[in-house]
Amino acid sequence: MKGKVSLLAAALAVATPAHSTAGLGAVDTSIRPEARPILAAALLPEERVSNIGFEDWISAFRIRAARHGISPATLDRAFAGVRYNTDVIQRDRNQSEFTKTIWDYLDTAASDLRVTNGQVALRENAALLNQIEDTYRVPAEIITAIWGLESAYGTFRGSENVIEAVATLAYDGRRAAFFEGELVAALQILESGDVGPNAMTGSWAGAMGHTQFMPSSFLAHAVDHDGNGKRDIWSDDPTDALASTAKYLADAGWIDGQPWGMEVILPTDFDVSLTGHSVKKSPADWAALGVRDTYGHPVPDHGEASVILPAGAGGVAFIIFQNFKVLERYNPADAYVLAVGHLGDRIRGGPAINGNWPRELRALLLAERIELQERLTSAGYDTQGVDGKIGPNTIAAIRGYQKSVGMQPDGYASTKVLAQLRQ
Ligand SMILES: [Ca+2]
Repeated sequence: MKGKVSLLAAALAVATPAHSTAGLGAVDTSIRPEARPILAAALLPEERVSNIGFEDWISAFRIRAARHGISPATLDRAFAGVRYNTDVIQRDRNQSEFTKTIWDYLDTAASDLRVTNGQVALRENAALLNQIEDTYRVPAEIITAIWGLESAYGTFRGSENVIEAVATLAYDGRRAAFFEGELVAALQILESGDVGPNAMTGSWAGAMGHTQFMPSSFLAHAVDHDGNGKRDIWSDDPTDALASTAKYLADAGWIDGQPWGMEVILPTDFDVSLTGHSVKKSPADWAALGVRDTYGHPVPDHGEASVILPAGAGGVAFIIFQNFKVLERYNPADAYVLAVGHLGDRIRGGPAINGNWPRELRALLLAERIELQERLTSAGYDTQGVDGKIGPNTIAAIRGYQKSVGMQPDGYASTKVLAQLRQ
């Protein structure tokens, strides 16, 4: 999520990203509730109107920030020259329109170029990454893969003024509470002296540095790995950023020696209602149900696991372990986590995905996802809200509906399910 030359944003499954909010990992498909009311004179250009309201908002915010211990001096420095940033708002509004299938997403996320560049990055930073792996017990290739997805190995770290970007989003209101919290965190970073306001740059959504930490993640997990007295994730040297990423995953409970998951092959008569994150079994139990790795062997025992079909029954299957959950803390979208895991495997010399994707299918558009939820709910399969996000409730509703009409209950939000619902 760097200057978010946002490589691409997938709108697969999703929730609000916990860690970063845009870019390759951006899978927030939420829709805007409604336009915010115009604040003043209709004759003024929108930007001017917004900026007047924004300046009033900053004045009120400064009082709230002071309660969090932010000094007047830091507030003065932080808000000097800061304006309502219409580009940030435009990007935020466009985000929900992105729709990508899992295979298109993975094609880009783990492209040959990104794999090759990852191998170069791993080699060039071998001493550092090995040291980080020894310290935090998180594999170098996982850290490298996150680096590759978040900033193309440091190439696109973002050049927005983070205070301006996050303040604009806090003022705008779509996710005001979340971004106000991030704004306070960003101010606390300035207060700490790790970086000055001009150097604290990031993506349009406030994700910063080589691995795109949100300000609150920085406060909770960033480390001064090179010992120079500052936690610096912004400069060209990736040392602190990569170590902080390892620390983040270690804090989230990364299990040393456990893979994130692996591709598997399911028998043709496999009961797809057993797929999904909520069904957990031992690898031995999965083996008894016919689940095999791509070489035809039972999957090694790395603890309880789930089997997922990110493109439905017609696509590739994966078995996922606890470390998949740990990676979700970075970004909860299956697509993102699969991208990190698979890119990491490829960087280490592993094979490309073996199975076939249903490339003849296309992703549902936002309007279609909303229609799908409305029709499911009307049909008696409650999606617990209509927001265009295909989360666990919608997937469960799709499975219920699929069963009722004799379709494979894979929970995949396809054009086929929507077509069936329209009949
Ligand atoms: Ca440092």
